[in-house]
Amino acid sequence: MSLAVCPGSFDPITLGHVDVVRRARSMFDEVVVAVAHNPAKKYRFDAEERVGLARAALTGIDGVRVDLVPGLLATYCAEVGAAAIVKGLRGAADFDSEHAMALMNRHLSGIETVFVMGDPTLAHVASSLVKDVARHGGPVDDLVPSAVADALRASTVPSPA
Ligand code: COD
Repeated sequence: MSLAVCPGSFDPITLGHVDVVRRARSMFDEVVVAVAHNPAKKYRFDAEERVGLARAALTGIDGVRVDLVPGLLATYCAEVGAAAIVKGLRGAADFDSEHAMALMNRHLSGIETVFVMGDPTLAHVASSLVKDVARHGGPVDDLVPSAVADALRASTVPSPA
């Protein structure tokens, strides 16, 4: 059984993330979606909420599970015996940030990172932009799974004029 880890902040999970997970699953027997911590980000949803939304979004996809990874991703990958980390690229900007992380994870545990090109029709879909659209009352239903759209609407506070 080959196992891959798809890590991210998933704040919240988007249809772009789901596309990457499906692509990973097409190459590996099992995929763990690892909800991890990026110190560069201030989160809208706490870790448990991000895990819950990812589970709701991915339920029914055979061979995919969601786990919370509070520590180092490389340590987690070694613990679960992952064959690879799988990440999505939307373009050159993603590559610039992912390159150093891939090398660091390989330095720490020897694990390779496999990059997949995301669906180009979802290249504009980023958690940060989705949150901004939702914050201003814009439509997000074709950007995120339905459970996430509901959660964004429920947590949207009208911005001051
Ligand atoms: N199409 C294709 N790919 C996409 C799309 C899309 N529309 N949207 C997002 N992606 C990809 C991103 O390029 C990224 O590869 C992945 O999905 C996750 O994206 P985010 O934004 O949810 O997650 P990040 O970038 O904040 O995740 C960073 C981690 C949390 C993975 C990182 O900080 C980490 O590994 N933290 C754990 C602690 C650790 O090990 N630190 C050392 C790292 S070397």
